[in-house]
Amino acid sequence: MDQNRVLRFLGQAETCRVLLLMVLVVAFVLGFQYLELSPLSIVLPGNGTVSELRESNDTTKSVENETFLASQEAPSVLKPYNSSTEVLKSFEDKFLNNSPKTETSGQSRGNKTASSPHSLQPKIPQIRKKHRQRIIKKPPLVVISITQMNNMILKRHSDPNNSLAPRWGSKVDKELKTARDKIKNAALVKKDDSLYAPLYHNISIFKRSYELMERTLKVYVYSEGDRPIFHQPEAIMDGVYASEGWFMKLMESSHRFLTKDPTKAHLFYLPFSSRILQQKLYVTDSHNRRNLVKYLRNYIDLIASNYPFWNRTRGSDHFFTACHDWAPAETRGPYMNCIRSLCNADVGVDFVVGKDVSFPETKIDSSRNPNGKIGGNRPSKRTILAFFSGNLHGYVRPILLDQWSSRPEPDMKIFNRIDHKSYIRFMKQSRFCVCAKGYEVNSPRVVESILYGCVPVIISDNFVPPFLEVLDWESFAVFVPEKEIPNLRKILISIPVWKYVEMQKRVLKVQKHFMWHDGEPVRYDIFHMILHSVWYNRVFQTF
Ligand SMILES: *[C@@H]1O[C@H](CO)[C@@H](O)[C@H](O)[C@H]1NC(C)=O
Ligand SMILES: *[C@@H]1O[C@H](CO)[C@@H](O)[C@H](O)[C@H]1NC(C)=O
Ligand SMILES: *[C@@H]1O[C@H](CO)[C@@H](O)[C@H](O)[C@H]1NC(C)=O
Ligand SMILES: *[C@@H]1O[C@H](CO)[C@@H](O)[C@H](O)[C@H]1NC(C)=O
Ligand SMILES: *[C@@H]1O[C@H](CO)[C@@H](O)[C@H](O)[C@H]1NC(C)=O
Ligand SMILES: *[C@@H]1O[C@H](CO)[C@@H](O)[C@H](O)[C@H]1NC(C)=O
Ligand SMILES: *[C@@H]1O[C@H](CO)[C@@H](O)[C@H](O)[C@H]1NC(C)=O
Ligand SMILES: CC(=O)N[C@H]1CO[C@H](CO)[C@@H](O)[C@@H]1O
Repeated sequence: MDQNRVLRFLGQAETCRVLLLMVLVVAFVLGFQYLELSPLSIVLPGNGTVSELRESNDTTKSVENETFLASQEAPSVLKPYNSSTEVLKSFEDKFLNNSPKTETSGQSRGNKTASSPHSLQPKIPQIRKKHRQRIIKKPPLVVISITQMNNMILKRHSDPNNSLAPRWGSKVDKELKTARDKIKNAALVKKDDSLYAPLYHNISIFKRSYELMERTLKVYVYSEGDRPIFHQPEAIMDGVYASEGWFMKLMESSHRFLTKDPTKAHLFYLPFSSRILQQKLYVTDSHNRRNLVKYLRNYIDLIASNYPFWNRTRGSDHFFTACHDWAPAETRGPYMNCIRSLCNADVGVDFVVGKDVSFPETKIDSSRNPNGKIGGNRPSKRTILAFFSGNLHGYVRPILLDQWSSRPEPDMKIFNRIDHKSYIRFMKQSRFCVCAKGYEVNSPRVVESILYGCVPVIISDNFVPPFLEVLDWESFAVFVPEKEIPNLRKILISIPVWKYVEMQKRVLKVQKHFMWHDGEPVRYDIFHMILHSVWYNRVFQTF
């Protein structure tokens, strides 16, 4: 805390000038590079310059297949996570064997921390210090690897004990079960024109599930809910919470998926914005969110008394999307059975993989151009090994900067905040873009890296990446445990060039799953992928 505070103050005062100077120097060098006037070329670790790197090309395989670092010690392969601890086991069991809560009323907010499966506590505003100082979370005691998350999804999807049986049957249950059977017996797809097989856990399953969603899925949107917190996507079409507005807008205007007849609906959408909720109802410096929680709770009371659908499934076929940091805490209680699509997807808090859906955070600068200046350099023109820039939020970034911002290696560009133009340029010129958690696990950098063709390096223990249900994230991103930050460079340079080139290609292939489209959404785009994850989890929790 102390260190962090000091760093933050420093960051605003003296370091500012130093940083500006650094940025100017870097920009200068890069500017020269860009214009190809520079006699310098950025030297790669070990031996040889970047210009020797070639992209995938049959004639240059031997060059590609050299590692970035020829000279240093044997490459340290990414260490497997330590999964042997008892605490992990019990933690996993807790999530896997816990049936969803059956109370629609839920527990009181003040008590939920008592039942938290481990000591990772969410921020509670009441105990915040003065001056809007945020409580900085501590590192999690238990780290769940991506492989373990994948296994947790499979387990949850094959165990009826984890799902709530509806109180009474309906035609839609049968349709979901039929879809489930069809997906499980999907015809083998080896190659597909629009899907690149290495990106998926199982392309046959994904393709079948997606097509069945297109053919089958009907979503009902409740008309209840006052503007602007409900039903007003226009209010939140840009900024870091813009995914809320974009999803709401496309969902509420979907010709394909909407139904006006709730008895035909497989899913019920609760159309609110967690960001606008905070903007409209949070009393500045009140350190109290009870009114926000109450507001959302009243909404559930309203729809549960006006319609039979909530009571039928106790909310488990209802979903919402929410990107604000507070959304997980605000949607406990009655919302816990819902499919909660959260940007702050932290499996160490109460995000339930296989039920909840990781909602991609997309930073939108202009709502007319939601995907930004998509693009970036070819691998051989990516002269920087790793790039990060950002405010010193949370506990991970100070460690990252402490370790890497003032080291002699010129290929590590790890900064405090820099200007937006340079930020984008670095993303387009770097091989790896570090997505380090801020106050919470999520960061807009994950999608940014992908859109700029930079292989994401996720340093955020217990973050559940978007579309994990179907995407094989480890095939195109690197997950570095927080405790391995000192080894960051070693880990990255140990990735052979041929492997890097392959990962980068996959990053380009996965871009379409992270792009918004105005008007009519496009097949396999981010809107459809979010909806697909919700559909997929619903289908596989219907027994
Ligand atoms: C760099 O490579 C050259 C030949 O390609 C070799 O002679 C030289 O020793 C290498 N330097 C280092 C530091 O490995
Ligand atoms: C591979 O390299 C050859 C010779 O340098 C070149 O003619 C060809 O266009 C390259 N192919 C690709 C896919 O870059
Ligand atoms: C895993 O953790 C346990 C207990 O913390 C420790 O005894 C064991 O040596 C660790 N294993 C590895 C491979 O690090
Ligand atoms: C939390 O709930 C438990 C039982 O559900 C109760 O015994 C305990 O007093 C509650 N704690 C608080 C702080 O309300
Ligand atoms: C589900 O619960 C029942 C009864 O509690 C138990 O007998 C059964 O083994 C459980 N199934 C699984 C897959 O754990
Ligand atoms: C993918 O799923 C299909 C359908 O369940 C199955 O037949 C196939 O073996 C799976 N492929 C892989 C690579 O797991
Ligand atoms: C749903 O259940 C709640 C609480 O059990 C009850 O108050 C409400 O009237 C029920 N809704 C309907 C439509 O029956
Ligand atoms: C492109 C290419 O030739 N890649 C090869 C590099 O080396 C690894 C193993 O050392 C092979 O598996 C790749 O096929």
